[in-house]
Amino acid sequence: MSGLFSKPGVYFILGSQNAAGRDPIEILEAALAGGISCFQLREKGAGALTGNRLLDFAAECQQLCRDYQVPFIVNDDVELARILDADGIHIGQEDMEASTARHLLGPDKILGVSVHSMLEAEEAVRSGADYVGMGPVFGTQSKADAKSPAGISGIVAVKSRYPELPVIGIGGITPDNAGQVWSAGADGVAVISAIAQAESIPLQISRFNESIKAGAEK
Ligand code: FQP
Ligand code: MG
Repeated sequence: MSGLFSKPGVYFILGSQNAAGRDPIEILEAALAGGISCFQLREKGAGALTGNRLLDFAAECQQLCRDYQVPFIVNDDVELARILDADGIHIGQEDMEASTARHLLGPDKILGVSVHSMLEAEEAVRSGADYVGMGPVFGTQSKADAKSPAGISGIVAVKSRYPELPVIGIGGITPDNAGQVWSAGADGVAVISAIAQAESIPLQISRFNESIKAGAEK
């Protein structure tokens, strides 16, 4: 993978349902301008766009990501990722088999897999995952069916077993607790509401970026 997670970064996840009354495109643009390192489109849940409206929205997000040279990853929907020629896909344990997704996408696309344990991490690596999302690290508001916390210790364990595997922490991460996630060895922190609902998105991203430096000093 082309150095995608070669330095720690903020992995922003958004769907129109997370915009809380704002324009999701404006939220994404502010996040890109603020310096996120990866973007995942996660159009899911009540009021999620479908059909052509989803396609148009997704294409607009993808174009913005291109403008900022930030990878555009699609959550769950391999077909949408294929239609758009997205940079990659993120799938979880209840979605398509990771090995099937890898097969459908070919070797060059980014494949991310959600894991909650070492066993799932081992399976993800075997299936050709380029990175894993490990969580929930803390409690989360964004996902009603979140599993019990994998916590900081899960990240430490997976990084000690697979030092080269990019591990992204997810679930309830804020600028105030992100230092713990960096200290655990995470290559990224994935966030939805902490950015989408921030009063000032640029300020919030600079807080996350400050947390990287603080975490590195520990
Ligand atoms: N990690 C990441 C990433 N992105 C995600 N979407 C998830 C974990 C969660 O399938 P999943 O994936 O368990 O639930 P959902 O499809 O509802 O998001 F690391 F990329 F930040
Ligand atoms: Mg999923």
